[in-house]
Amino acid sequence: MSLFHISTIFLALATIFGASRAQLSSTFYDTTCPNLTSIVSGVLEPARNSDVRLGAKIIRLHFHDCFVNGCDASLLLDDATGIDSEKNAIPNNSTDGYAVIDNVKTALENVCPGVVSCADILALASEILVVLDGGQSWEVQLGRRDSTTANRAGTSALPGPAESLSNITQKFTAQGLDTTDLVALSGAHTFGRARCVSFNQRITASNPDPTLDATYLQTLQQNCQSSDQNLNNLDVTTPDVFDNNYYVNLQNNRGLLQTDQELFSTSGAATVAIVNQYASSQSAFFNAFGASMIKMGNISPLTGTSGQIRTNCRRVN
Ligand code: HEM
Ligand SMILES: *[C@@H]1O[C@H](CO)[C@@H](O)[C@H](O)[C@H]1NC(C)=O
Ligand SMILES: *[C@@H]1O[C@H](CO)[C@@H](O)[C@H](O)[C@H]1NC(C)=O
Ligand SMILES: *[C@@H]1O[C@H](CO)[C@@H](O)[C@H](O)[C@H]1NC(C)=O
Ligand SMILES: CC(=O)N[C@H]1CO[C@H](CO)[C@@H](O)[C@@H]1O
Repeated sequence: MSLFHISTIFLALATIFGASRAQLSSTFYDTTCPNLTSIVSGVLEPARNSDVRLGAKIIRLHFHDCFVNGCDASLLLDDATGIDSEKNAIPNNSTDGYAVIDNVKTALENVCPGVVSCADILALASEILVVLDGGQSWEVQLGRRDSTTANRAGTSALPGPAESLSNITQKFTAQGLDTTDLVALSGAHTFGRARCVSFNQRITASNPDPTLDATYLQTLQQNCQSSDQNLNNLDVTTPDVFDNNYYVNLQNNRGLLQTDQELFSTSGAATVAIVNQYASSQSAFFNAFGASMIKMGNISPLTGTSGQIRTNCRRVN
């Protein structure tokens, strides 16, 4: 047997084992809530029409949920007795979109009460909104259940915008995500906004980041003069479209966060070739993004009889 055959069999086994361990499937609610997708879309489409940033807000919630105790909607719990909310941790200070998740939950409780988890709503809503904003569909895996606890201290697992590429890589590795996943998932910064406070260290007058395009640097300095809470487009070219321009921006030294630009500007890093590949092929990016979203969505889900299906995403039942 050739090395190729052995590695193919190994990959197949790893895939089967990985999938059965997580117990998620795309058909999970087919009998218990057959209209799931149309109900969720029915809430999201008008909400997206009145907030162009909605897709960015929601996919970020899914990411921040999955990196802390797995994709279990722990992020959505408000402060309560025994619950020290993750929302109050610094990395979540600017997260938003919770009210729309509440509206989706209410719509689902009206049709299939007690069936669809808040963790699955985050995964499904992310995909629906990426497609609405111009991205490509992927087969969302479902069957997660909701936590009965939050882990505020666990938010230190979230990557910060001034971390080194090696630190960020380690944080992804700790979640079972590799270098390709890191580059592909960072492509979510193709839409949405960041506050000046998230990249101020790069735009100081005395010591600006040398990997920042000079004209872009000036634009950012101007926009951040009045307040470090001012908003900036994460994708300077097509701010509200889900496309591969994020990677083209990196090639032009116009990545907004330090951690964005590091993917392209860290000499010798394995990420550089992947950035170039996605910059030159939007379909390569879209395919990789869907695969990595499924991988991220598979981080330690609660399944079977673990956890619960919350009635209200903000509170334990
Ligand atoms: C690679 C490490 C990452 C770092 C360091 C990072 C950091 C950040 C920061 C600092 C902001 C702006 C927060 C603010 O100033 O208000 C942001 C926004 C955002 N992040 Fe990330 N992020 C990372 C990965 C991801 C991933 C994996 C996703 C999703 C798959 C994602 C999706 C988003 C989106 C869509 C926004 C804009 C949200 C909005 O407009 O409200 N990020 N990120
Ligand atoms: C699903 O929605 C369609 C219309 O959107 C409706 O005709 C149908 O009765 C619904 N099915 C269930 C099981 O609720
Ligand atoms: C949280 O964000 C708000 C508004 O964006 C800002 O005024 C406040 O200073 C931030 N708080 C912390 C602790 O970062
Ligand atoms: C990287 O992580 C180490 C260990 O957590 C930390 O001490 C260091 O400050 C981090 N460096 C950067 C640049 O983020
Ligand atoms: C969305 C949210 O709940 N943000 C909170 C994050 O934490 C800060 C304090 O650290 C709060 O002020 C925010 O309300």
